[in-house]
Amino acid sequence: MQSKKLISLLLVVIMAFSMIACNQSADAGEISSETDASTIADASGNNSDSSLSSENNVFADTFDDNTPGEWGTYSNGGDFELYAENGELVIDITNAGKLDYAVQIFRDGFQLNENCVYAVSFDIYSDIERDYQWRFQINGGDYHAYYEENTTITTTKQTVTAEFTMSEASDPAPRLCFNLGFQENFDPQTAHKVYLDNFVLTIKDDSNAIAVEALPTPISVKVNQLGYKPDDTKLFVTKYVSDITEFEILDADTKEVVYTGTFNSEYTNSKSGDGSQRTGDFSDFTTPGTYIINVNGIGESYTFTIGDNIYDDIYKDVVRMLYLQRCGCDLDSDLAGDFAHVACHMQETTIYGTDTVIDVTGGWHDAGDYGRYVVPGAKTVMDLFMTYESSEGARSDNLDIPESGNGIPDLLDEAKYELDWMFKMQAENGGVYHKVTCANFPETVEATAETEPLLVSPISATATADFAAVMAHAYSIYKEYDATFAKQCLDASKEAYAYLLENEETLTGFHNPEDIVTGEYNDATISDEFFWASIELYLVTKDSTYLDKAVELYNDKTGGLGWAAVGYYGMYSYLYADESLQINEELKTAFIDTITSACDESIRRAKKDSYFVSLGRNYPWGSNMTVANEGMLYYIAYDLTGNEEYVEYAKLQLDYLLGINPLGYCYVTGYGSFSPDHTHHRPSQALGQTMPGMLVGGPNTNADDPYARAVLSNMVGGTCYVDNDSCFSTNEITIYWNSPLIYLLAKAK
Ligand code: 9MR
Ligand code: ZN
Repeated sequence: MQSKKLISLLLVVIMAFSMIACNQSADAGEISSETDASTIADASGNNSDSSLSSENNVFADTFDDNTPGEWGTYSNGGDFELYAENGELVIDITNAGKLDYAVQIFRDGFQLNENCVYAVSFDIYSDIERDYQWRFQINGGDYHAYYEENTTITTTKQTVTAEFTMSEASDPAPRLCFNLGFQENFDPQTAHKVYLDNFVLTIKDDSNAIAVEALPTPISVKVNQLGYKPDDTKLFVTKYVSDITEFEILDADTKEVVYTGTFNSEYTNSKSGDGSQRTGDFSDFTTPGTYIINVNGIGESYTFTIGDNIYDDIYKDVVRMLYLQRCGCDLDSDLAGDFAHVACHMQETTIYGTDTVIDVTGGWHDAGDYGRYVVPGAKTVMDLFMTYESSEGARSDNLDIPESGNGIPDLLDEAKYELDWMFKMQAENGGVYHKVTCANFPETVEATAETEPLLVSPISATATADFAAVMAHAYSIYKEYDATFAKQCLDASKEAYAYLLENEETLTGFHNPEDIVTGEYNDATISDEFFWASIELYLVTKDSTYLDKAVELYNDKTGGLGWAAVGYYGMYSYLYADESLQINEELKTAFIDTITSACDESIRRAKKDSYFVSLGRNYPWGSNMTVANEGMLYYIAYDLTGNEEYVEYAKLQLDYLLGINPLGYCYVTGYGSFSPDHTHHRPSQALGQTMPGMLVGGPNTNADDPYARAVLSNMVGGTCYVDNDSCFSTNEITIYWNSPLIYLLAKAK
């Protein structure tokens, strides 16, 4: 089939910014056209249907190898197992739960093309007669169906056939689901099995099919889209063409050439599969204004500004994002604008596995979901503290949060909002509960609409140690503003620490209880959190037994400014403390050594990279945080050594985040000419408007979600990113991705 081949070819190219978001208003199921038809026939004996091996098949699953193959499960309160036996897929249900999707089996890994006519066929039967639903749906956002049938399974095998036309924009990563949970016509507690076989999806008519939209082609001339301060080092990156030797800067309005520069002969082969790249330097051009870089034969950059205040607005919004993530308080429209809402997550909250109801209202929503987690919260707060301590410009009290103007720097007011919540997460024995979430991630709804019961997950060692660390540090910060609050922080820290000491022998990483599926933030290495807490408590109490413990816990792997590895926080605090407290010279030398060698190694790699980052080909989930964290560490190394190269590379990390990267994105929403607009962020999705000032996770080479697997499989390194709200492993946002950016912006400001 000619056109089928054409489609397959075209499908190698992938989708653009917003096709799904544009279609979100479509009603569920609306897609099935008038001519769509479905039939059910008794299926006796072997299915000899030739469609099982047709060249037009999108896929045909026969389960003949007695494995579920590509089929997976999702549960929301149901209890079941999925396996294959006797060449059939078996859904072995013990409890059908309370929702139709409480028992769900699904299949990803195919695509549906607009205007293409599809035929479906499968065999199904069950131990009991019962209703069920099967559907092709969007795999994210509002999960609406492209095609759906609600019908009955009988105890005799039926062959179900259906035909439908995909009338929405082509979807490179839809999901096929069988919802086998609750239905009115049977008792959900009835144990029974459902058997599925010979599922075939076929292209019936692709003559009008429209291929999945291609990913946007990255711009060739990449600048920091926010701009450069007059005295900054000003670099940009462009495609390398050997006989092009010059570039020019144009006034963005008049298009007049205001500067001509020359490239040097150097270039690098990009590790992100986007060819050879070179750097242009226009540091000596300092005139304020708005410009474009033009490289004849290659193209123009987005506009950028040279000026003193280029980071003021973005800084404010990146901080205010934390305010907009606040939970459990009214967000008034004078400050929150369209993101205003009344207090959310005020429902009854119980400690998992008990009947004990506690008040844990407050804190920040972690990310695109509404969970509140102590571990990433602690990282975020510590980043705010470090920003406050390291940058004069971070003392502002006018960032438009509710506490602005109260005489206390807004960063500290914002951090206190989280600390006030963290107190509530501490159990009477001093241990700290890991998180508070519903059992499952919510649908794409606004915060006030997540009304399922809230559960406090068990105490974890990492939450307790992070809590002890950040609370001790808080004492030193707040004592000049609010002695009572500071004392409360210190007392809570000591109690958490005592819990760690008492339970030292049994401390392990956190794992989700069986029926809680929200973010795990699992981290089996606790020594770095414990180390950090020990350092912080030593610094504020001057009690050297804490320092002895830190020495005992410190090893050559201690490091990190993440949510999992946190060792550098402890080192930072020790090295920035009053010299009279740095009583262990050996330790001080070891810390300086560890930090500077880590930076040297990472800068060595960054120098070989076309975009000045150290990641090579491996971009983890949240790689933009890794980049921002490295920038922080470079600034610390600079403070310790005075070596200017560290500052230069720290700023380059910011340049990367704001536009000098393989895809040419400014990765902060609402800023720059080309930035994410379809983030996996429920408040933005529910409102249909992207919250400004959010740093997205960015490229992730591990394809950690179905959408990424569908559209990014041919991508390399820093190109593994797509601005789509289904692609949560590249396009979500979090409080702890924003916080190191706050630090970098405060430094650059
Ligand atoms: O940021 C986290 C990333 O480092 C992990 O690889 C990933 C999978 O465990 O989880 C990320 O954190 C998510 C959290 O579990 C739940 N809220 C959203 C977070 C961002 O995706
Ligand atoms: Zn909330």
